[in-house]
Amino acid sequence: MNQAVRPPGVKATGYSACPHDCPSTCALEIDILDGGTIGRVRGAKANDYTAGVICAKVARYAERANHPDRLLYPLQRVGEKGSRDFRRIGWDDALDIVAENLLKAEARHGAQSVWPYFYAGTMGLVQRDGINRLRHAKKYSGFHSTICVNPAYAGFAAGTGKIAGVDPREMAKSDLVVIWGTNAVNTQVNVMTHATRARKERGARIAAVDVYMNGTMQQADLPVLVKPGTDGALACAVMHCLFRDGYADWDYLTKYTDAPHELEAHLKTRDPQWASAITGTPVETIEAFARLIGENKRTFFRLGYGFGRSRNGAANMHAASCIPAVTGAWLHEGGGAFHMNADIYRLDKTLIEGLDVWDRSVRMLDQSRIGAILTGDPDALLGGPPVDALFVQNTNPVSVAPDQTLVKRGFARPDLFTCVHEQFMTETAAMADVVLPATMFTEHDDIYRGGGHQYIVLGPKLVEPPGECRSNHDVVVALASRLGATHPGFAMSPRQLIDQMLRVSKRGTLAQLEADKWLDCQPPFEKAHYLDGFNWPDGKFRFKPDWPNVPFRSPYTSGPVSAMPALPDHWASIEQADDEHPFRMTTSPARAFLNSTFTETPTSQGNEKRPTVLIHPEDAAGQGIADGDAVVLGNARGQVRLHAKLFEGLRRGVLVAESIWPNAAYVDGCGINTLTGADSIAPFGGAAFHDNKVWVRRAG
Ligand SMILES: Nc1nc2c(c(=O)[nH]1)N[C@H]1C(S)=C(S)[C@@H](COP(=O)(O)OP(=O)(O)OC[C@H]3O[C@@H](n4cnc5c(=O)[nH]c(N)nc54)[C@H](O)[C@@H]3O)O[C@H]1N2
Ligand SMILES: Nc1nc2c(c(=O)[nH]1)N[C@H]1C(S)=C(S)[C@@H](COP(=O)(O)OP(=O)(O)OC[C@H]3O[C@@H](n4cnc5c(=O)[nH]c(N)nc54)[C@H](O)[C@@H]3O)O[C@H]1N2
Ligand code: SF4
Ligand SMILES: [Mo]
Repeated sequence: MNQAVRPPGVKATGYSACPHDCPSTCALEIDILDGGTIGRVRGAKANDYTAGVICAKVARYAERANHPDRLLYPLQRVGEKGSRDFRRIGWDDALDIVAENLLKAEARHGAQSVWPYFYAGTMGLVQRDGINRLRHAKKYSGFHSTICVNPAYAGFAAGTGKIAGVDPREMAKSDLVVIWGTNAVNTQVNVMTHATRARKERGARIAAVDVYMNGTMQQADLPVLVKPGTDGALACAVMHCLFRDGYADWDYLTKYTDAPHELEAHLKTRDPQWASAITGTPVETIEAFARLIGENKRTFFRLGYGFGRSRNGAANMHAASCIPAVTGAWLHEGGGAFHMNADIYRLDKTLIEGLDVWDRSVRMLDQSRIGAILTGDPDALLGGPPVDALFVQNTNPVSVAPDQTLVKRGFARPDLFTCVHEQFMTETAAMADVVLPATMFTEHDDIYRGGGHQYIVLGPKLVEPPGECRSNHDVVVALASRLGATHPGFAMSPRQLIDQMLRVSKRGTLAQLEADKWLDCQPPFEKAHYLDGFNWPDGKFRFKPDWPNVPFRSPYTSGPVSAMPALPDHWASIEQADDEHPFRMTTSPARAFLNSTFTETPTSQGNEKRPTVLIHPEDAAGQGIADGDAVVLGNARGQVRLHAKLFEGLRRGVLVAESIWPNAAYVDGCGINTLTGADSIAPFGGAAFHDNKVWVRRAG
């Protein structure tokens, strides 16, 4: 902590990392006020990825940290589930009740009837993943984490063989930055920092591919507006043009790819006319996009998650990732592709996660299918016992999980015991039997690694927690002792776990990281650009993926894997619009919320105003809908009531409902995920949040 002279009321500056589920993992500087709370939060200027820029919601983090509605004490339910009727109890009593109920479930149907359920409310490796140590030590049901990354990761790794790519800072050296399926202005602002730097410093162009004219598309020189779930067709037509017009780099293709001639032949019929009929994008735009890519070898493909959240999402991600392999953009500084850096860090998390006591025969339940699991679907339970007890940290499934009606029914089960460890009384916490108050990132020690960059960043404890809040680590340790779970990790502090992990991973020590604040783990140019070959035995990029065997940490395949396209294509496995459901809807992220987080802060609520669906004016006219009208959206899964906003920046037949509002913000309490499906995406699961057929009508 820096004790230099500060403005009045500020006693020090602390260094940290943003803990939220965002690829940017910004390096932060945080004012610590005389009263021991946090004040202003700024992006660290000295970190060359963060470059002093953070999003507005985290800049005003004090509003969330010092919020009057923060949970401060353990609570026990006294009313009906969901009634928000709780009484304050002491920590010992709360932990005893939780342990007693977990042991009761274990005695009744075995350890696998307990399901630790968590996600990435904090991305800190100790506080997020420590719950796995408890799960492994107790042989509780495993967690097949699918809700976010699986389709996109599978699609990217299908070609390259791993989740890593060009240094994102190289964007500044590009002549063309293609921002595809990520609304970076909303979801990872730093991408815009580096892309606009390239534009300012070297006249680079920015192209974007999305389903509506969001903030990122508006900043693009060439916005390519597609219908949801059609990116495979766009990518094919672009590659068709590249082969046709002599922009394919045959030396590169021959040396670095598996089946270039087959690809070229296969694409002969996939021309811009063919793609235009599928994507809704004019032929001229597709041609212009292809030409821009062909003319600029230094094209940087920044591939986001958004277009993975469709039933054909993995195939579409793979198709887009094939383009730089056709042009040979990978050979050039500022050229190639990047999705995430999941595979560069190689951190040994054995002690944090208890990987040494992981019994791989224990079932892994699919996170996205929590509704089916809690309501006893035998397939979803993988033939095993029912889930009778849930221990939830860092996630809000009653709001964020697909097929919401089923999720709510599951949580309402009178025979289900639920403990939720939370910072706020979320809609999931409101369904719990015991609610435990959690610390925020400035109140506990942790370590973070960037998905959208290459830094490991330390986030030390900077202030004391309010009330009786306890960290995830402390709660896991306290439960372990009551549950008879043993593991060396339970006897260690977060700082010891961090130090041990860094040392065994050959990433230095805690003391070093504390002095340096962050650690640059960028692999060398040759590796990042796969100049020494892609991550396969023959070193060749795969135009023809072996879908079931894509290297990805998944316990099993799911969805219609055998129907996946052999070569890049439009895979028509999406929920097609039909007579009854003439519209296709995405639930793209709102700017002022981060998943369900920040929905509690008045500034974010004020910025987002109310749940809204964007609809093309001509579609609206056809349905007799005027701007601001109350409307109902529906499909076989349920109905949602919100307001319409007329918007020209999307294709006819497409609706966009920016998310994720609390369910309570909608009339009837049915949130947007009432309409999303929980059927698994091939090849490794996931939820098709942006792939929904719906009808819309004026509320009567
Ligand atoms: N403000 C804000 N920031 C966030 C989040 C948030 O909810 N709000 N969520 C965080 C999390 S958990 C994650 S994983 C990341 C995700 O961040 P992103 O990678 O940006 O992914 P998505 O948020 O799913 O969607 C991004 C864009 O994809 C578009 N899209 C949807 N379907 C298609 C399609 O078929 N084709 C194309 N080309 N585009 C499509 C959407 O309209 C949206 O504009 O963001 C993180 N940051
Ligand atoms: N319709 C629709 N639904 C979606 C999406 C979409 O695009 N559209 N996106 C999906 C995606 S990509 C994701 S990743 C999921 C994410 O969904 P969630 O996992 O629910 O996401 P968050 O809002 O990031 O975090 C959840 C909770 O973690 C809590 N939390 C934060 N830090 C801590 C901590 O240190 N300890 C404890 N105990 N709790 C903490 C926060 O208070 C918050 O309530 O949502 C998915 N749902
Ligand atoms: S951009 Fe993402 S990582 Fe950076 S401060 Fe905002 S939420 Fe956090
Ligand atoms: Mo996510």
